[in-house]
Amino acid sequence: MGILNVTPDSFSDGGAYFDIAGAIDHGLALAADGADIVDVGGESTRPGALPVPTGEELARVLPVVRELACAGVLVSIDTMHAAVAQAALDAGARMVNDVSGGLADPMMAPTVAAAGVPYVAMHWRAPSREMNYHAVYEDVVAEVAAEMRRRVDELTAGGVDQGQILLDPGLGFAKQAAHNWTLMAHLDELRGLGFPVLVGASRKSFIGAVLGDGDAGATPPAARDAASAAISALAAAAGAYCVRVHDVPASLDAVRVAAAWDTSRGRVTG
Ligand code: PMM
Repeated sequence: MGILNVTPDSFSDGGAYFDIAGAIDHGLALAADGADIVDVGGESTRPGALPVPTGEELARVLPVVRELACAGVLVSIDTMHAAVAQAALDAGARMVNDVSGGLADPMMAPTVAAAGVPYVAMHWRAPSREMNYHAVYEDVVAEVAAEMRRRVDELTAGGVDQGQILLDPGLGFAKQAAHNWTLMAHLDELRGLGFPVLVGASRKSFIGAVLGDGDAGATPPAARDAASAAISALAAAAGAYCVRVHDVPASLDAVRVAAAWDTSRGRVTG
């Protein structure tokens, strides 16, 4: 899944694709580079980010979704708002990626249920402006899995079919660096819930921390692409269904390596 942020302020590529023509070109490039899905978002979720009015979010994403869908790209809409999801689906999107897993908007479950499209439910505890206060866990893997299980129960009670749901541990969302690494290292427990798992680690600051750039983020997020691809390989080898990334060619190679690794692991030699 290639990331296309049509925002002025995303942490990882803030402003780079904020104009519509540039965003469309970048979406087409992500697909040409080998992304199976292009994830279009119009509201930054960086820590501390403030909400964007719905009209503004629609104005950012709809022309981009429409053009990419017309060009045959499988578009996912990255939004917490049911009205934006619905408008994007009407414009040709075929998947909904909701970082709040349905918690931010009670209309999301019925909207996704009626559309029947794949739905990424991410682990989320609070809006971005306050999420860091919620990064407190005794057992992050058990708590995230339990909270995801509750999300699945509520979504399916709201009409969403089990077969529509993908789960995402929500790296960087109400998580400290150590929480992210622990979740990554125990992806099997999230997979144990029985749904395809999506991992969104690309360029996040917990990667910068192991690359030695400290809390101040001395290296730019794009300098984390090689490490992000390493995580793609590890995630794929651990059975992730999808990785959400900025640098598609590197992660495509990484998941190919993981597939070869996985195939060879089952092989009897000699
Ligand atoms: N991370 C961001 C935005 N949307 N969606 C999913 N499913 N998982 C994520 O981890 C995720 C997301 C953070 O911002 P970015 O678009 O700049 O990477």
